[in-house]
Amino acid sequence: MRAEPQSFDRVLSSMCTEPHPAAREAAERFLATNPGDPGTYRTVADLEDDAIATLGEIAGLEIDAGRDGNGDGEHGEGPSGYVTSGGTEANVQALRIARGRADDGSGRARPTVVVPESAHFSFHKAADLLRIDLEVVPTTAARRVDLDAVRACVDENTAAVVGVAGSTEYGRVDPIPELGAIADSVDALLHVDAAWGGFVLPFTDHEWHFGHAAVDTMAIDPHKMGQAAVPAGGLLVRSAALLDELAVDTPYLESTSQATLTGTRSGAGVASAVAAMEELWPDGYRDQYVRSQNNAEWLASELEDRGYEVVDPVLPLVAASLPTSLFEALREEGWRLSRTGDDERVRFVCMPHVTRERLEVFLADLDRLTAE
Ligand code: 0PR
Repeated sequence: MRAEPQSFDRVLSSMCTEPHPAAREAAERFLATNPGDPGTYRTVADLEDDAIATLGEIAGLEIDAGRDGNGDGEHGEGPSGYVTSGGTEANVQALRIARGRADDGSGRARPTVVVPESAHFSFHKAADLLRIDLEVVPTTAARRVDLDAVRACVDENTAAVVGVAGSTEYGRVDPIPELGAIADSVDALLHVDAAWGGFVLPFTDHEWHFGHAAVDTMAIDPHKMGQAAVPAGGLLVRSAALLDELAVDTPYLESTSQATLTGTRSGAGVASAVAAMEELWPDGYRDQYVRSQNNAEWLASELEDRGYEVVDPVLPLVAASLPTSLFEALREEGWRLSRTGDDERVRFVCMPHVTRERLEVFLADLDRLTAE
């Protein structure tokens, strides 16, 4: 096998990026370990505890370790969760927790979960798998969830309300504290999808995490803005009791229960997440956020100067209306670009590998193609 992976030089569409060198090295070292069997692979199991502790710190869980969302009046005992294969698994598992908690065995109507229309398609997979009815609610002109619409559709069947903190298409952050209050009013869980946004939001004024609101579960992925190797997603829960909703007995393993969705898991993902966070949290991530956000604002203004309509980059993600012919010509030049679901806008995800120099090369190509 002599194939080389594609270079990141022209990738503007991806939420993955070049892993930090320390993350790459750790991934290689732990390639053959399985955190799914912590009794056998103890070092990587300990590393997973470190990963969850740091993810908890990033997501405000530590600050708030005394609050407990499961309603039993007991205090939480600090960060709890595990390293998933990605945001999809974290979202599926969060909804599984919510469904398990809502199902009191009385055979009442199917549980519902309220998601904004801006939510990632993984929630549709989760709903299908779990036999949950999704209530998809619209977003406002600011591309954040419409709170009145959420209020209008929650009831005693609502198992969870979902808020997105860094939406896939426009990088928008839903009003998380308000969603928490609505979820509380019907005794539903609040799940926050910060799969992409979780490693930039700590350096902004947005209220998005466990310390800001009654958040019960969260997706936060080291393999996106966290600069870890794939696969390294994150599921965080407010209290260990919520994770117990997922536990199944594992009689023949050295450990006696497992809350993860997959069995054998990548030790490479876990080790690389720890290595990346050790290197970068908090200063390296802050510097990266500043660089990425500046690049996004610079690209937005350059595109605006050329007459294109641009959606303001709240986080480092620019969406701009480029003509289809130009979009296709740029793709022909090797630029990896993708469009929003309605095909109206091209998304530029300003990941760490998207440097100012690479954006300058991109704009030079764009100018050449529009002059032709
Ligand atoms: N939640 C949000 C907010 C996301 O943006 C994504 C991924 C997920 C959950 C799911 O995460 P996993 O893909 O890790 O399971 N959004 C990206 C997207 O759909 C996924 C992606 C990543 C696509 C890299 C392409 C790519 O090259 O755009």
